[in-house]
Parts: sequence; structure tokens; C-alpha cells
Amino acid sequence: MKKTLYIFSILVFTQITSCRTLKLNGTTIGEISNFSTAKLDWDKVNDWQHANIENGEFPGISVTKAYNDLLKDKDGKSVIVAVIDTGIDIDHEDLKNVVWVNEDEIPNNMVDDDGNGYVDDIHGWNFLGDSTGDQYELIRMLKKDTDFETKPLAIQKYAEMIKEDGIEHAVDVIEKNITRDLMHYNDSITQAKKLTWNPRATGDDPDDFSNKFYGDGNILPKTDDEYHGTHVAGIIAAQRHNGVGMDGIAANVKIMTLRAVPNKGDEYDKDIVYSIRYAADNGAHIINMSFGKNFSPHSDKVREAITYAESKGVFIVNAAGNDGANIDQKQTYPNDSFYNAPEVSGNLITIGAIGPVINPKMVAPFSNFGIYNLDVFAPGAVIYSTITNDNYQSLSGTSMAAPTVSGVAALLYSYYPKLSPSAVKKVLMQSAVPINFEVVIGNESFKTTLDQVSQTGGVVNAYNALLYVSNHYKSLRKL
Ligand SMILES: [Ca+2]
Ligand SMILES: [Ca+2]
Ligand SMILES: [Ca+2]
Ligand SMILES: [Ca+2]
Repeated sequence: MKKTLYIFSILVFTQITSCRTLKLNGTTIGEISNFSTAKLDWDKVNDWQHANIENGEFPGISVTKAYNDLLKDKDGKSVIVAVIDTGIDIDHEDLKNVVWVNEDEIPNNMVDDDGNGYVDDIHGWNFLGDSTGDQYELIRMLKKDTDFETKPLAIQKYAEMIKEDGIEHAVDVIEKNITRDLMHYNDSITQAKKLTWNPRATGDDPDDFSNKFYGDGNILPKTDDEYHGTHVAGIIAAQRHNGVGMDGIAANVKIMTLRAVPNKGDEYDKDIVYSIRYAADNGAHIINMSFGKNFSPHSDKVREAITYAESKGVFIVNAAGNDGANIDQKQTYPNDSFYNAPEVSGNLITIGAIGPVINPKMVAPFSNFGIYNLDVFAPGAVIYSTITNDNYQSLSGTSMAAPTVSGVAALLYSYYPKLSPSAVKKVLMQSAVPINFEVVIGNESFKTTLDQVSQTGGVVNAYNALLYVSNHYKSLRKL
């Protein structure tokens, strides 16, 4: 009798604990209807992305308020964020304690101990090998001189690209015979655009997706100026309150590094496909993708990888790109939609960039936009973060806006680990703070409201996002 009761009480207890979710109390931050005429305070700008947007000084994501008002004394679970980018300086003083370690792999023994197909992958994988660059993928395809679906587009884009270097009549030349007739222009074309420049060092065929095991386990940057990935990682996860550098957004993150984006040239679809798949197969919860291009010969394979990641419960944060253009009219990659078709999955969110002011110039002029393809805005201009060799720097780009959102997503997973990727996307979009005055947008500096150039018309907010989950947990679990 006693024993039965004991078991019964354990059952009850287990049931109670497994149903318990974090309940939070607070008042949602509402729309911002008035802009500020205050001058930008450069002394306070270094962590402006964390500021509370309600205070009217910086349009930050209210993450400091989230920690102080909602998360005090509450422990979160560890979250793995994969950063597909350049290499990352994982020895950096402010990152070394937030690095993902593949516990099932023994380092430097030339054996694939965990059997995932990658030998000695301790912190992620380097799909670029020793190379510091890649020839632009469209040039690579044109040079092969085979017919492919987007060849006319590739010809046109390459012509535009080399015209900037003063080479006229490019379309005619390329259409005739690119490899023979363009060769003599090579000296006047900058390196990554050259037909003859092919630094790919991994020995694989970028068009043959059957071979996925290439590259190596050394994910460190190859040169000091390869700092992009380090900056992105710091925005998400630089160690908080350790007395050095700066604070990342999420406190319980381990960064998995996938080196696939070269400093020169562009990222190859194959490397992106296998980076996404590596992250999904090796435990990542979130993937940050701060890169993009407008020619993608295997974009179908990338979309397949995105849906594969969704099947593994992985959320993806995608930078909208820095052309100051409408991406509903000008296709950019990666994307969860091909030429504005319905989205292939519910796990990818596309982010535009704002700067540190609450006024009509708050949208970064370089930020791409689009009422269909841009989901939400986030701080992405003048963002101070880690760079190579224990250094720090302020950088601007949608590359900085995406990791701001990855940090918020990590915060959500840390406290609500059972949310599906589509639930996280819904939370981030529904809880964004609407901006209700006209702003200047893009290269052509036209004036409109944010809801005309994005799905949400707002700025991501960590405080609102946490409250939203707490208030809608039951319905979110059904997504
Ligand atoms: Ca392995
Ligand atoms: Ca090993
Ligand atoms: Ca720090
Ligand atoms: Ca989309």
C-alpha cells in the first residue's frame, strides 16, 4: 500500500513539473507614434540595441528590461545557435566561454568518432578549407559554358558587375564565348570577378551535391580581416556581465560555427546547403544567416535544406540584404520563397535593419525591404561587437540585424524550449513594436510607413516576445 502511494505521488509530481511553464507578468510595449528630435548620444550608443524602445532614446529591443523585469532569478536552458558565416575567432576573450563543443568527437585523432561524416568536427565545420575566397558563383557557372536555367540572368548580372570596372559591351562578349573572349579583360577586373581566379581549395565539385564531406574542422578565420562571423557571434552571445567587451543578447547560448561565407566573392549554394544540414543534424536550435546574393544556381537545394531544418525543429534567421532595394521585385537569396511564391516552410524569418534613432531616418538606407519578403526590422546599424584578436568594432548591415533577432529567438528557446520554429516566428512577428510615423526607405529615399515595406511594420522586441509566449503558450504549442 505504501509503495503504490509512493509511485502515485511520483506520477503526480512528474505530471505537474512537465506541464509547468514559465508565467510572466508585465504590460506589453505598444506602438511608437511620435518621433524624437533629440540628438544621438554617442556616449551611450555602444549597447543601444539592448535599450528599451519605450524610453524614446534608442529603438532597441528592450532586452535589458526583459532581464530586469521578467527573467530575474529565472534560469534558462542552454541553446545552440549555428552561425553560418566566415570563420569565427572562438578564442576571443568575450566568446571563448560560449563556444559549442561536439562532446562526441575526440579532437585531432583523424577519426570521425561520432560518425556524422565529419572528421574532428569539434566546434562546427569549415566548408571552405584553406581558401579565403570564392569566385562569384555566377562567374563559375558562366565559365563552365553549359546551359542552365538562369543563364540569361547570369550573363546580365555579370555584365552589370564588370561594367562597374569600365568594361563595355560585356553582354555581347559573354554571349559569344565567355571563356575565350573575356580573358583579355581579366587584368582590368578585380580579383573575385575574374574568370581565371578560382581559389576553391576543397577539391569538390560545387555542382555535385552527392559529395558532402569536404573541407575541415578548423573554423577559425584565415586572416585578421575575416571578422564578420566573429561580430555576428558577439551580437548573439558575447559573454554577459564578465567585465570585458560587450554583452550578447542571450545568456545561455553555445555558438556552432559553420565557415561557408568567404571574405571575397560569394557563398556557394552547396556550402550553404550542407551548413544548414550540418546544423540541423548536430543539435542546433537556431541558424543565423547573415549573407545573401542575387544569383543562386541551386536555390532549390537551399530551400530543400530550409524545409529539412524545419523538420528537425530548427529556426532560421535570414538577413534581408544591403542593396537598399525592394526584394519583392529583386529576388535575393537565400529565401523561403522563389519569386514571391508561397513560402516553402514556416521556420525562416527575414530581417531589415534600423539605426539608433527614433525619427523618420531610423531605417538604415542600405536595408532591403518588401511587404511580402521582409518580415520585421531590428537594430542593425552602428552595432558594437567582437571582432578578431580580442578587438571590438561598430559595424552596420542587415548582417547585424539578423543576429539581434537570433539572440531574441535564443532567449525564447532558453525559457520555452518546446516552441516549434513556426511558433517562434509567429511570436517575433506578433510581438514586434509597430512604428506609426512615416520613414525614409531605401536607395531612392521615398517616404512611407513600415507596414508598407514589411509584413509586420515593426521592430523586434525581446520583452514583448517573452510576454507574448507567456500569454499565448497553449495556442503556440499547437503550431
Ligand atoms: Ca564527426
Ligand atoms: Ca575525432
Ligand atoms: Ca562581455
Ligand atoms: Ca519569407
